[in-house]
Amino acid sequence: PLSRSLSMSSLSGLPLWEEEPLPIEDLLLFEIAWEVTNKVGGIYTVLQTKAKVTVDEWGENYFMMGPYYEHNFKTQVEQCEPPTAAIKTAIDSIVNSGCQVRFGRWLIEGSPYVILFDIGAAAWNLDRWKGDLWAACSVGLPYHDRDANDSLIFGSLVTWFFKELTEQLRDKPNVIAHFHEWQAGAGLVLSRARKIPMATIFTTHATLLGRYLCAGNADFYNNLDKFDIDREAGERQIYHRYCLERAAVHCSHVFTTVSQITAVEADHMLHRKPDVVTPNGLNVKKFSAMHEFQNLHSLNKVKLQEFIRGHFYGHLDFNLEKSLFFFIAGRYEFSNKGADVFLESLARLNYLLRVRKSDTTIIVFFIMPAKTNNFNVESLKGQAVRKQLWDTVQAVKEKFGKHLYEALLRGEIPDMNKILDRDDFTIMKRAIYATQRHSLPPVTTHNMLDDSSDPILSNIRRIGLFNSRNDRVKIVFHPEFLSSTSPLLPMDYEEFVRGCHLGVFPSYYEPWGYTPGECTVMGIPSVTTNLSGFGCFMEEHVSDPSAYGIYIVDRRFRSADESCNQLTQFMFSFCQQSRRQRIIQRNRTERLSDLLDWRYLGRFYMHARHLALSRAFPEQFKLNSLATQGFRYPRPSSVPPSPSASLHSTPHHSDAEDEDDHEPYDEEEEAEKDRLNIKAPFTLGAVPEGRK
Ligand code: G6P
Ligand code: 1S3
Repeated sequence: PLSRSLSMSSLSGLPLWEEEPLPIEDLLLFEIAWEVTNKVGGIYTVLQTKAKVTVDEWGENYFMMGPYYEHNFKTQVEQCEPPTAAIKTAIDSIVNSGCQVRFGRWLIEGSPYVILFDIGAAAWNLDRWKGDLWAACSVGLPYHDRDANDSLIFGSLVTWFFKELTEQLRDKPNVIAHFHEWQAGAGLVLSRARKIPMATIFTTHATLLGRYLCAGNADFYNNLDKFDIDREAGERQIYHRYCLERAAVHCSHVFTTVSQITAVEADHMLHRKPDVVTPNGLNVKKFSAMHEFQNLHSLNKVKLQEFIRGHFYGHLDFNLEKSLFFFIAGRYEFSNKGADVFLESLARLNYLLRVRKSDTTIIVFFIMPAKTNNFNVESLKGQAVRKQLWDTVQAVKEKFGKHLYEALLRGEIPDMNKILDRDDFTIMKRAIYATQRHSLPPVTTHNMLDDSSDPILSNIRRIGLFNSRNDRVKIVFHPEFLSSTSPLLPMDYEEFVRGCHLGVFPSYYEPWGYTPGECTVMGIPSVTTNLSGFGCFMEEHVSDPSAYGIYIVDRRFRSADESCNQLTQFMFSFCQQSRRQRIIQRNRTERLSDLLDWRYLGRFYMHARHLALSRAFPEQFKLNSLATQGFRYPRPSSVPPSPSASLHSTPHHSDAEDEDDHEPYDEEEEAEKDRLNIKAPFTLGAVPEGRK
C-alpha cells in the first residue's frame, strides 16, 4: 500500500463554484506552448481539441504562440495579417530587429490565430539571452542541451513580443498569458522578471522529475515525500531544466496541473500546490443518428477481421465472430504505460480461457512505435495470400454466376457439379495450397532493429505467447503508428479504435492519458488505472465506472501481482459478455462523452483565467464565485452494474441469440431508463447541448 503522501483529498471534485463571465472585449488571451502546430505528444491534443471552445468564447481576442517550423507552417497554417494594429506593431518590431515571426490561422476546428517564432533565425541572440536568464533568476543553461537552449530562444522572443504589445496597450485590453510545460517556462519567468503587466498561468502536464524517476523504475508514489529532488535532478543531468520548470511554476499567478494525481506530484517535485486542476477534454462530435458509433464499430471491425484473416492465414481455426480485439497504444514507455502489467495479465488470461475451454479468441494489438526496418516479409505475405484468395473467389464466383445465368435463361436448372470445370477446381486447390504455412503467424508486423532486447518481445518470449493454435490469446505487435495508407493495415487510429472491443491502458505514470478518453467518446470500453489522471477523474465522477465500460485497475494500493490479477479478472469477465451486453455497455460508455467534452471541462480553464486576473489586477477584477453543486454520474439503473454481475441475470440469453443480435430496440429502452436516471451534469457556465 502507498503511504499517505498520495492523499488527494485537498483538491477535490468538479468546481463547486459559478462565476460571472469575463469582459472578453477588454481582454486578450494568449496560450504559449512548444506544441502549437507542432505535434510531439499529448499537449498538441490538448491545444488542438480545445481550440474550438476557446475561439467560440474569445473570438478574435485569442492567440496561440509556438515555434515556427517550415513544414508545419506549410501544412497546417494559412498565413494572414494580424487583426489589430497592436499585434502587428509588436511583431514588426521583432522582425525589424532581424528575427522571424509568422502570423496565420491554424487550420484546425475553430481556426485560432497563431503567432510562430523562428527559433533558428533568432539563435544568434542565444548567448545574450542566456545572460538575461542568469540575471533574472540565476539559472544557467549548458551549451549541449539543444532543447533547453531552444526553449530559451522561444521564451525570449515571447517575452519580447509581450513587452512590445503591453507598452502599446497600456492596460486596455488586459493580457492573460497561459504557458504550458517547461519548454514555454522561460517566457513566463522572463516576463515576470521584466514586470510586464499581464496575468500569467502555468500548466504542467507532467513534471520533469516525475517522468524521469518513474521511467527509472523508482517506487515513485510510495516515496514522493522522501526524494531529495535537487539531487535527483542533478544526477539525471536535468538540473537546469528542472530549475526552469520550478521557476515558472513559482512565478505564475496561477499554477495548474492536468489532474489531481499530478497535483500531488507537483506539490512534491516542484513544491507548489496547484491552484486549479485543469483536466484534459476532447472536442466531442455527436452524430445525428444515435447509433452511428455502433455502426462504425461494426464497419471497422470488418476491416480488422480482414487483416486478421491475412495475418493468421493457415491458422484460422478460430471463429472470427467470436473473437474480441483488445489493444494498447501510445508512446513506447514500456513500464510507464503499463505494457509490462498488460503482458503478464494476458498470460494469465490465456491460461484461464484455456482451462475453461473457452471458444473466445482474444487478438491483442500493441501499437507502440519502436525502431524498425520496415514491414516483415511474413506479414506482407499474409495479406498478399488473403488478397489472392479473395481474387480467386471473385473470378470463380463470376464464372459460376455467368453459367448459372445462361442456364436459367435457357430455362434449365444447371447441374451444380458440372457448372465449374477442372480448371476452376485447380485454381481453387492452388489457392488453398497457398494458405498452408509451416510457421506460426508472426508476433510482430515489422523487422525490429532491437529484436533481442526489445522489452515487449522479451516478455512475449518469457510468457510464451507465440500465436500457437492452442493459445486463446494471440498477439500482434505493430511497432509503428497506424496510417490509412499502410499496405498492411490500412486504417487510421480512429478507425482502428472504433473497430476494437477494449482499449487496455494500465499505466503507472500517466498525468492524464488521452487514450482511454478517446475510446470513451467513440463508445469503446477501456481499462485505465488509479495512477492515471483520467482514471482518477472517472473514479471521482462516475459511481460505477465499470458499468460504463471504464475499468480502473488499482495500481496504488495493490502489489504488481495483485494488479495483474485484477486486470486479468476485468478482461476475463469482459470475455464472458454476450454481444448484447457489449452493445449495451458501448452505449453507456459513449454516454460519458459529455463529461469529457471541452464544452464542459473548459470551465476549469475559465476559472484559472479569472483567478489569474484577480491576482494580477486586483483593482479591476474580483473573483465572485457562487457555490453550486458538483456532479457524479450515478450507477445505471436498468442493468446490474458490472458485466460479471450481469452475466447470469440477463434473461433468455443464449449464444445463438448473440450471433445475430443486430437490433437496437433493447438498448434504446435501456438507454432511456438510464437517461431518466442521469441528471444533466451541466449546471454551470458553458452548457453543452445534448443530442437533439
Ligand atoms: C454494433 C452493430 C451491431 C453488431 C455489433 C457487434 O452494435 O450495430 O449490428 O452486431 O456492433 O458487436 P460486437 O461487440 O460483437 O463486435
Ligand atoms: C503528457 O503527455 P505524455 O503522454 O508524455 O501530457 C498529456 C496532455 O496533458 C497527458 O495526457 C499525458 O498523460 C502526459 O504524458
